[in-house]
Amino acid sequence: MKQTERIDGRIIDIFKKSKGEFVSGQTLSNMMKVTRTAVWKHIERLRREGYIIVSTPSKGYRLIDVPDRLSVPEIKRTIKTRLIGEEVLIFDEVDSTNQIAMEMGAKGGEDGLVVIAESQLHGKGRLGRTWISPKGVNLYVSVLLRPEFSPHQASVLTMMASVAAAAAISKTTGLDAKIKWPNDILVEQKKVSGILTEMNAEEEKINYVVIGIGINVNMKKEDLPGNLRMPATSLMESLGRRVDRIEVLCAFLESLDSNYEDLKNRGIMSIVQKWRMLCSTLNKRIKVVLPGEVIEGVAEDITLEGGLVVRIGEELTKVIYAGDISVLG
Ligand code: BT5
Repeated sequence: MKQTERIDGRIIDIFKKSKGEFVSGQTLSNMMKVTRTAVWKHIERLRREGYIIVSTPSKGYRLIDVPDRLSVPEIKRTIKTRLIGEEVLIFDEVDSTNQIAMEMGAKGGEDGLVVIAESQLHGKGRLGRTWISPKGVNLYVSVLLRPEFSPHQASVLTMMASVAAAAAISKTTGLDAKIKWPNDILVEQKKVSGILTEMNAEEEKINYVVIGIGINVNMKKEDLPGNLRMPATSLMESLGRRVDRIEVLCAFLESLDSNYEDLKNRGIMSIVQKWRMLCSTLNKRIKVVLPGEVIEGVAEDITLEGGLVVRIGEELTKVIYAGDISVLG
């Protein structure tokens, strides 16, 4: 990163930490070790990028608003990760970020590559379903990974992404985000995010995996159709104010990065334990709809392969690996 961009990034950091208070030109100049004229030039640059910064001669500068546009420099200056996001690609409109990331995987794309779009024409859900992806308000992100474990362990990656998403939402908004098995993130029992993991593998070896996540950030209630599988919300609807997409995105990628490190160094249990803590499905009575069969029981635990252990009788449990569940209360 260039020196100018680094200083821009640090100025924005200081503004964000000052939580809307004025920061004097002198403070910025001392902290950046540049002249006050240089500070002014950086502020002008940021204004041209869409930052709304007011200034008064006596008090200094105050950040009023950030541009609501996903950009590589903005992400690079915010994100603190080791592997994930080393390379970031941002598109205005794509069919599906997962599709692009899978194509990049086939072409030898790097471990940790992140593909983002402002909108998707054919956002994919599980089982051929559609992910509604309006422009400029939400996050549609796919991460390419090349983990060195076998395909039957792949569902831990969806668990890892769920943990990262719930943690990032709670950290940036204070909302109580919970995981619903297998791939939903809920706020106030409404779906705010979904994850779709796709992979290219041989019998014993994963070639590459793509973790795709959609997070409803600033979407309005009216833009969510009423006929969804389950009630849905966005962070803005639940919080009552607009949310900075970059903050949520970077918190998610950072959490994913550190959980991926944990997974590689400490094994699957490190993820499973966190998943259990964040899951709202366990110990609840649930209904599971399987092809040709509907079962009811209590969701007891998760297996290391991501299967949900359902107790259906005193002596009888069943492990389900795919399907949709509803919580009976
Ligand atoms: C999912 O599927 O929840 C996985 C969604 C993954 C989307 C991301 S976006 C980036 C990446 N690129 C892609 O192409 N996909 C991934 P599933 O559990 O099958 O849920 C899909 C169902 O949720 C739909 O059938 C709708 O009922 C509902 N739905 C669709 N869009 C929604 C939205 N924006 N918010 C809440 N619910 C939605």
